[in-house]
Amino acid sequence: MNYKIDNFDTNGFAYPFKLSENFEPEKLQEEYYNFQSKCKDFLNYNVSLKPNLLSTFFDKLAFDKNVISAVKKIIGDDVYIWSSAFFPKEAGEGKIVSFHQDNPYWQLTSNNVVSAWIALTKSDEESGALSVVPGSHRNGIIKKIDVKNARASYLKGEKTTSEKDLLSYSQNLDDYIKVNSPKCLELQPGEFSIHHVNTVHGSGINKSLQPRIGFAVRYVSSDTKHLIEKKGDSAIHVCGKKNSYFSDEIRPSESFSRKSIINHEKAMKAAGAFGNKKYVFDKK
Ligand SMILES: O=C(O)CCC(=O)C(=O)O
Repeated sequence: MNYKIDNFDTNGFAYPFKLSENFEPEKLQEEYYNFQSKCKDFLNYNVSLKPNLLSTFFDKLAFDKNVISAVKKIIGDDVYIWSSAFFPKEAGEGKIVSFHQDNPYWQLTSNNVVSAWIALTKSDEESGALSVVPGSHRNGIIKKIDVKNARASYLKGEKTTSEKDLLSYSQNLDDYIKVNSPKCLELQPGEFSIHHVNTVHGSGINKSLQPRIGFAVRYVSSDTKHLIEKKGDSAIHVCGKKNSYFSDEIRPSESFSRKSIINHEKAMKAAGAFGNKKYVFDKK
């Protein structure tokens, strides 16, 4: 890693950064609800994973020049987008994201992997902002998760966590969190933070009266592979060297076009589609 950014090397996270485009405060949230309403019309299910393959708006955010520039300063010039996800927490819903590191779930061969968490709404202490444990990325994998193989469990549609948890499996880091205090990364809509694949992170209940929604994009260096998927994986090439292990996911030229729907369906079978299968595929 290059780590040439705001103490990322020491902390395992950096924030706040601004998207290159100035959006009206409500615009990003509107785009999210508009996207989900189109999902109902075109697909008849909610989408939380890889929405940027269906929507030119979220594609544009994933390729925002300020995001890419910050990512390149950390993981270098050879970059793919491996996955992305919405993390919505409506007011009064009681949803949480239990504390975890990403790599036990993602099973990637390199640590040259970061997430940009883009705030689509205000995200603060009250609304259950993303919180991170400073320096925890230096501890390696702290604990195993409660399923043997996250990818296999995902394919079977297993979920071991409570209904309120946006994650499907637990790393049981409650004791770790008691002695290693998380820092709350408060963001305004249109701002973003970046965290390392091994940074312990999670978030609490949204106690505000407004939704708290994040769009997290996963960037990997080109030499990254999946540990289990030997046949290959798919990802979007961003810049620099390519990796023959990844087949190219196609960026949408029109939102919800037939081509983008087929491309998204195909990408959902790849290793970068993971998580709570029920949440992703539930018919509405
Ligand atoms: O949105 C959150 O609260 C958690 C996000 C998260 O776990 C991630 O981006 O990896």
